[in-house]
This record gives sequence, structure tokens and C-alpha cells, in this order.
Amino acid sequence: MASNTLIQKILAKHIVGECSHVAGEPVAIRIDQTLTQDATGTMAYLELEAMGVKKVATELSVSYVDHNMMQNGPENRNDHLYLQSIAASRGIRFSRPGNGICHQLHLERFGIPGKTLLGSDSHTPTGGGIGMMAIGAGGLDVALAMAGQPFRMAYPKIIGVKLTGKLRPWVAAKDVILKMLSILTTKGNVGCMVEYFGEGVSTLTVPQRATITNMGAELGVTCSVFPSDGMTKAFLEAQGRGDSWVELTAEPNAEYDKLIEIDLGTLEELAACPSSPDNIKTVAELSGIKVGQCIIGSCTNSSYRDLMMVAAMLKGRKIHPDVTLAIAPGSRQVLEMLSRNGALADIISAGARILEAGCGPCIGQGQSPANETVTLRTFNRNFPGRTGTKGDQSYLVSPEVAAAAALTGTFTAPSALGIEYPEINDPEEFLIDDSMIIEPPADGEGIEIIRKPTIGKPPVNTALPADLSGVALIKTPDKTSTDDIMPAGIHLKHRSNIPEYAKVVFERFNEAGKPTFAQRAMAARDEGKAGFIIGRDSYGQGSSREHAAICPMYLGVKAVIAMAIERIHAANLVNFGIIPLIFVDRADYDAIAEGDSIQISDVRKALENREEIVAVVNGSKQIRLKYNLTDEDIRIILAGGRLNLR
Ligand code: MIC
Ligand code: SF4
Repeated sequence: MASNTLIQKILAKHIVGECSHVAGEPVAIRIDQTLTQDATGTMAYLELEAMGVKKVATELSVSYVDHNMMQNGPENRNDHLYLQSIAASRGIRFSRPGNGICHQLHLERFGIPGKTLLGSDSHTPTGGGIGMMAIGAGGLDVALAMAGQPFRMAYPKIIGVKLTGKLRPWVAAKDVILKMLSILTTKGNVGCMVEYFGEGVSTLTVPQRATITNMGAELGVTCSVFPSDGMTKAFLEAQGRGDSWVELTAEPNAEYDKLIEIDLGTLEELAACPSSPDNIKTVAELSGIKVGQCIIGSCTNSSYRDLMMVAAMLKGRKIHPDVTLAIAPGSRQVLEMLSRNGALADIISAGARILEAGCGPCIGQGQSPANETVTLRTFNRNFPGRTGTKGDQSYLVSPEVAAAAALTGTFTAPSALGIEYPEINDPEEFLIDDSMIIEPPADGEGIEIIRKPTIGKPPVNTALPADLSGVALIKTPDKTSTDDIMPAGIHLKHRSNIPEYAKVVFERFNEAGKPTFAQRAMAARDEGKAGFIIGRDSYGQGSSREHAAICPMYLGVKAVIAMAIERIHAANLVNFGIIPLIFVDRADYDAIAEGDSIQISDVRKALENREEIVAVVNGSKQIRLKYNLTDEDIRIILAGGRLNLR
């Protein structure tokens, strides 16, 4: 059992009510700050309104616009206008489109060591780079936190990661987290938090640490936290926020549930190969593979240092004629600094295409690669099809490796370029201009909420019936991500319109000429049958999008039966009244086929009495199912979702 860790110290200051301090047991924590982004935020604020909340109860809540910015049709801008007006009316700061990506901006302008942050985006743990306990959750959970309710989770197992040594030239923070992914993989880390310590920590700047904590999301851990030390102080001072600094470290005798040691000095350049963030190879192994596209950006890797490094590598050179290079800066602060110091000119002159500060191609908003093209991205996810191209070959790499490939047209270790290693340091003062962040008025009562026609309502489920009788609508493979369940890309603009968005549930698994998942689900629903989804391991990994629960719910899905379900997705299922069930015997996955009938008699009673659930497949085969639900979760499911409990 872990003791005296930094994570425990932060938890101790935030625990509300009773806590057994036993890993896996429920714990509730007070949330100091929240963040939302537009693609999840519209629904979160509609939910906040549905709860009747007039003013947020947090120390700070910020609403960012960074995902849906293409404005192909009126939907995106309709969302922005709703978000801006609801923010003003409820006491929330509003970051305007073009200001940058929520996680990078929050780190730069608002993060405070030792505070808790809940965000409706799975990469909220980026804030751990500055010593925050920053956790991603579904929009409804963030709305509840804004309403002043504590956040409920399982008391964590704490993985300690001891960093020693110092990164060698050309080896980047990205390689540290890719190494972590090679060790821990994306599976099996639900309920864990990661804490970094050791003398290697002090060699990493806050943005480098944030690259590491950001991609902790891909490990499936709840959050990752770095100590707050001299580096943290320097970063906060350079952001003009030195007074927010406090020192935070684990006790010297801290003990962890699991210990990993990484000597930074032994790491080399790595890449996550298609199509999973834990499919790690060294760049040396991949060397020579032809590359057609490089993109540098996202909340993982578009800090000042990252883009200055790229600018230094590109300066006076031209990109390879067979490669396109796009740069999406993480924040306007970085973009403006680069434009003032001339680095942007070096990037432009090399042939790069400059995108606006936002998520952009990371969420399939443009820049889809050609078919059969290797694309190198400094992002955090390379799930199949996330680029917008079916059968994509997307590799996740550091900015250094992406820039090297842009110059040579092949996978190339940057050290092999023969360029002198540019020593880039963060500035002593960042350029500070918060004019794109709108402060809410002291009294938002009279503010008119702008609701254009594409702003819908959160759909509400019905109470769980006594028995469930229905059909297995789909069987999905291992590691089915929320991108598989609810694709983003060209469909992202329908986030505020559930009937429209629900049409593409499981689109990736639809077969040409056959009814789509949505059509099959609606047909079953209209015959009064309950829909079941059958999943394998790590079902629902990736994004926090609660639409991966809301849209299936809208289509009549009543339960997901899987070998394992990821934390945020399981919580979203509960919030919308879908039962997350786990096979007692994993082999039973094979006992169900798509289209089979499934009957669960007395399901309400079983949940109320906390008894094992037995499903009967095709009228004969019995399958035992378990669940990891708190009493509160069960109350929510019985009611048909959180919004029915008002
Ligand atoms: C993502 O990276 O997949 C997203 C888009 O940022 C999501 C949120 C969303 O689906 O809106 C996330 O990571 O939670
Ligand atoms: Fe945006 Fe990509 Fe970061 Fe998600 S992972 S918040 S889409 S930049």
C-alpha cells in the first residue's frame, strides 16, 4: 500500500467525507478548477442548465474553444455563440476560438500546483506537469463539479516512476512517455495514478513534463503528477504568475504500489507505430521508411520549446518535395512569440503550412493523409481512422523526429541529420496577453443565452426496466476506442445534435451494403428490444466524449458487456443509464454472436441486492456477469441516468 506520496498529499487536502484509503474503494474529492472544450462543452453546459445551476461553485472554471473551428456550415459557430453566452451567464471564463488548445492554455495561464482540476477531455492530466491533480471526465461529471459536487472515483493505486539521468541531445520528452507506453501499455492501468520523482525530474521543464503527463491518458491511468519545484517556479514566473507557486514533493520515504525506473540518459528516439500508442519501435528500426506527411502540434507537443526546436532545424533548409509539413501551434502565445522573434519566418520559408492554434488535424479536422501514406504526427493518438483516412498509417513521434522526416522524406534519426543540436530554453518571460479570454460579469443573471437551431437538448433515458430482453447488436475487438464508437472528423460538428450524430455510431465497423449499426439498433429499439454491445479488453479507451454513451443510449442500448471497460467511459455509461457489465469468465465472449438474443431477468433486483447478474443467450446458455459499481452508480442506473435524479 503506497504511503507518503505526493499524490496522497494532494488527495488528503481534497477528500470529502469518509475514505478507507484502500485502492479500488470509492473516494470523493473536492474540485478546485474545471475546464471544458467546445466538442464536449456544449453538452456539459446544456446539462448544467438542466440541473438548474445559476453560477459555478468552483474557484475557477474555463470554457475553451479549440476542437470545432473549421466552420464548415453554421454548426461550429452556433456552438461557440452558445458557449460564450452560457459562460458569461454562469460565472465561467471563455477562451475564444484561435486562442489555443485547452490543455496548453490552462497550463500556461491558470494551472496551480497542488490544486485539483476536472476537465471534460481525456488529456486534462496535462496539468500534472505543473503539479496539479488533473483528471479527465465526461461532461456530466464536470457539470456536477461546476455545481459544487465532489468528484467520485476509486482510491488510486500509485505507480512511482523514478527518473534518473538527463535526456541526450535529440531525445525528447515524447520519448519518455513512449518508453512508459512500451512498459505499461495502454491496457490494464485503470484505477492507477502515476507519480514522477527522482533527480531526473529537475532536468525537465514544465512543458516537457506536460508532454509526459498529457500522454499518461494513453496509459489509461487517472492522472500523472510531477513535483512542483524550481523548474515549476521558473515557468510560473515566466508566465507572470510566480505567486501561484508552492513547493510540492513526496516524502523521502514515500512508498509506491509499483515502481518503475527510467534512466533518461539511456533513452533513444522512439515512435508509436500504427495503430496504437503502445506499439513502440525505435526510430533507428524504422529508419528509411518513406514518409508522405508530417504534422507538428496538438496538446502533447506544441509548446514554445517544441516549435522553436522545429524552427531551428528547418532554418535555411527546405522540406522534402514528397512531404507536406503542417504546424498547428498549441497556443496564440506561442504563435505570437514565434512570429515576433522570426522563428515563424524560418518555418514558413522551409515550406511548412501554418494552421491556426487549435486541435485541428489531431481530431481529424483537415489534413487527412492520402491513401497508403505514412504520416508522422507529434500527437497522442493514432487509433485507426482518426486521421480521417481509412487504413491510415499514423506514427506518433517527437517534434525533432517529425522535422527530420520533413527534411529527408524518410524516417530519420535527427542525430543522423548532421545538424548541430540546437539548445532551446524557455524564455524568462513569455508574452502575456489574455485579451482572448473573456471574464464573466459579476452578475450574469440578465445575459441572453444564444441558442441557434443546431443547439439541441441532452436526451434523457427512461428508468431501468425490471428485466432486459434484447439482442447483441455488435461484437467489437480488443481496445475498441471511443473514436470507434463515436467518430470525430467530419462528424464532430454534430456534437450538439444527438439524433444526427447517433447515425454514425460504430461507423468504422459498418459493412457496405448491410444495415448500419444505427439502423439495426433503431429497428431493435422500435420493436421494444434492449440493445447490448459486446466488447473485449479496454473497451472505451481514449477520448472522454460522453457521446459514446449518449448516442448508443439514444439508439436503445441498455448494457455493455465486455472483458474490461476503461474508467472514463464506464463512468459515462453509468451517467446515461447504460449498465457496464464484465464477463466473469472471459471465454464467454466467444459464446455470444452478433444477433443473438440476450435475456437478463430481474436485472433491477440483482443490482439493488448487489447480486451477480446472469444473462441467458439464445434461451439456453447462461453467462455470469459482474460489475464494479458504487451504491451511487447503481442508484443512477436504476433511475435511467444522472439527469433523472434531479
Ligand atoms: C480527443 O483527443 O479525442 C478529444 C477530441 O480531445 C477528446 C474529447 C472529445 O471527444 O471531444 C478527449 O480526448 O477526451
Ligand atoms: Fe485536442 Fe488532440 Fe489534445 Fe484532444 S488530443 S485535446 S483533439 S489536441
